[in-house]
Amino acid sequence: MTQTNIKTVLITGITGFVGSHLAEYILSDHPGINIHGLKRWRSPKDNIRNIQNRVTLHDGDLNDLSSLLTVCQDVKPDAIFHLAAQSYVPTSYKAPVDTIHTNVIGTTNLLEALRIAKLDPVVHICSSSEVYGQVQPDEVPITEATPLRPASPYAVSKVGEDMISYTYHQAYGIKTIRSRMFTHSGPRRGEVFVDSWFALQLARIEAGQQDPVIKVGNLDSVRTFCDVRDTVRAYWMLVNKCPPGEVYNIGGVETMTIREMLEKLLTMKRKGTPEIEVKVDQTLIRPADVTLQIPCTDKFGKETNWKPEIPYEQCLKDMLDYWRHQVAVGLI
Ligand code: A2R
Repeated sequence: MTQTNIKTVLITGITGFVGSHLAEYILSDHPGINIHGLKRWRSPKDNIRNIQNRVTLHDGDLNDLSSLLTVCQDVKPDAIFHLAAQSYVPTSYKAPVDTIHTNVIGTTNLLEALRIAKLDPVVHICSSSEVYGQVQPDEVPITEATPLRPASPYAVSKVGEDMISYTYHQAYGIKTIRSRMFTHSGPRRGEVFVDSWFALQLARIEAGQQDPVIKVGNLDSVRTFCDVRDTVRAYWMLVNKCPPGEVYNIGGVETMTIREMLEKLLTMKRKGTPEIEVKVDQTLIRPADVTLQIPCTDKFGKETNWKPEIPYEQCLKDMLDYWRHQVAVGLI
């Protein structure tokens, strides 16, 4: 079944990294779609500064069912991109209950709002590759049938979000479609994510705001990288072309260790930048790291013909340029 009548969309987490790119993508490539965004009343709007007059923002909170009910009844979306979440693995160790609450109870609140209001949009549920946890070398590439062995409170929360969304499809026919997205980056990626963190440190070193030392965690983890602009194009295809009730791995095609990624980034340093030392910081090593994330995206490819188009080199460069600008204008 494909959805061809999407006119009004609601993006939860529109002020975040992916949500802001998704809104930009829909505005540029699918003009005429009404875009509504859910934000919290104090959500920073930096990521949507350029587009905030072209989207309609609604205050609400995943942890407040009545706020979600009000927004859903006001907007009556044809499609919901549910991106809002506590999105960061290390924070989930510091705030496990908040992570579970926001991601599992918050998603349940959203689904309950739709059930109570008798609304029938397609709902994209943003699960995560983290649900697979630590896989064995003979289990890669990871398919949708790979066992779920979550290795962090965040991963557990995404298993919960994934499963409750499946259940609401089975029990009530709510049109949830789940993505399990592998690593994705690009400009505006939070500095807490590894490639963005390295790029920010390099931008600070170039500007003379940091000693020429880049602090790193586990450099041996393997990741398959994808540009966020390819990711949001995939999410659009997901709600337009994929059948409800299904789950899809989505991810890039460029696989490398974190060390190789860092080497690639360091080739981009500006002329005149001093020699940079790479130093392991034990506080950046996760209690249980997921080290082998290589996706099989055949199922999604068959349904949509989606393929990543932006080389990771470009993604890294754009992310570095983003941080250079933020550093130059004193925004970080
Ligand atoms: O923290 P805020 O106020 O800036 O808003 C964030 C929003 N969010 C919430 N919205 C409503 N009610 C909540 N209780 C709540 N908690 C967080 O989710 C922000 O707009 C968004 C998260 O943005 P990022 O941290 O930049 O995540 P990203 O990378 O855009 O991730 C999108 C999705 C998430 O489901 C991840 O778990 C997945 O992709 O990887």
